[in-house]
Amino acid sequence: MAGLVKWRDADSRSITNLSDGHRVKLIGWVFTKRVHSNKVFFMLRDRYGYIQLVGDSERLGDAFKQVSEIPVESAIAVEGVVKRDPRAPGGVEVHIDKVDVVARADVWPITPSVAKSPEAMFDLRHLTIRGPKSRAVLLTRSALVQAAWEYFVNNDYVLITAPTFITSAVEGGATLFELKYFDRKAYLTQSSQFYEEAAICVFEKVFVMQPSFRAEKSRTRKHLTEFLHIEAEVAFADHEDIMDVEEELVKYIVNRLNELVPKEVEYVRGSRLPDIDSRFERISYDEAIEILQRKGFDISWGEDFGADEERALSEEFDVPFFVYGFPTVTRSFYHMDDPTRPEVTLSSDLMAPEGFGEITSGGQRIHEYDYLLSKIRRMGLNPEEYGWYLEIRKYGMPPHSGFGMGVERVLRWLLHLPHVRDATLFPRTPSRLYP
Ligand code: NSS
Repeated sequence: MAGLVKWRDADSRSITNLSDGHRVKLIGWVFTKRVHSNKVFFMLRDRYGYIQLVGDSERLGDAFKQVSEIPVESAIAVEGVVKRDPRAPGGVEVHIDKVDVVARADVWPITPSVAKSPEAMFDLRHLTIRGPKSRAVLLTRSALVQAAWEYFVNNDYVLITAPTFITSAVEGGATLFELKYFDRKAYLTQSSQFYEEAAICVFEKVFVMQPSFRAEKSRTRKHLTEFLHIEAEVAFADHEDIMDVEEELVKYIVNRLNELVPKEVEYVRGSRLPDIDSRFERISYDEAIEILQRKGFDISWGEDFGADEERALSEEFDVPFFVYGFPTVTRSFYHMDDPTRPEVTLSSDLMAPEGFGEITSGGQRIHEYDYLLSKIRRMGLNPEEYGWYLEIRKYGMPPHSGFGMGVERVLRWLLHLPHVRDATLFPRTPSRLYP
């Protein structure tokens, strides 16, 4: 079997440029199969998409019966000639005269009744990812990460990687996953932010793209226990500056997806991504509370938004918008308080419109040692747990700001997916640890 990839001389993407009668060798998987008396139609799936194969008893001779019995999802290698046919998807089909079964599939377990149950489909995720929708979602995810990467590299950021095993909480103890680290206790990281803060004293602008973990029991459409976290941190930047970065990044991602994966986006979403040119509105937390109270929500100043509030608020907008100035009591200790109004922080969440809600969260950090120490104490935390994080404030830590963005949240919004678990290859939720 070695050499099969080199043996291929066309694929579903390049074939549309070949003329009628051109002889090709293809490899891929049998996506669908139809048999009509003396003809068999395969939809061959490869890296780039789909191509229709036609086999008839005349060309295949004695092999016809065997070929027509090849199970779906078998990997095959075929030879044949290109034929244009407006009825074929993509306008081209291949009339095959030679078929090798590279890897024969068992009976495909995804029956119509399995397909009706989302849970059953996720139990078989190792197989269901082969479907056209998952394929398009995952390709869009890859393009989204590429676009974010491009944005940061084009703007002079340095990629760093931070540890996954950590010793203290960034975003509160309630959502830490605890584990045994030899004879000590450790946790899985919730955010690489603190490590980024150390690194900005070397590079000024840094970013990370790596998983974060949250022991979040909440069964919502926007929570995973493991998600891909894109984070950035910028030295000598204030809260307004970092909102500008988030806005630019989101606009860059949307434009780039329209260039990189327009077909996939349209297939999943049902429409092209609208261009976003206008400036993202910035509303205060106080204004957000007023909007919610007007809409009949029983929420008072100082409370965090729940899933329902977030949805209701973001239904009021049709492009992303920031909510800034969250109350100090609702935010983690590292946030800088607004000097003109210490009961709120210099922080913001970027909300996706149309009910999707929070996609990024960021703000300005406390960069002074004494200030941070007093806030850690004020919030009832133990300064000893934040030793090195405090210590970097003793050695030339400038004002700085940063944010984190959940890739699955952004993808869910852009593709209008029902749940964040649809936006990742093998999702992890409180009830799903397999496959
Ligand atoms: O908890 S955050 O709101 N903020 C942080 O972790 C900061 N330390 C990031 C930073 O400033 N460097 O999470 C940031 C984003 C949030 O807006 C979501 O988009 C995403 O991370 N996020 C999640 N996505 C999926 N599932 C869960 N559970 C989740 N939690 C946060």
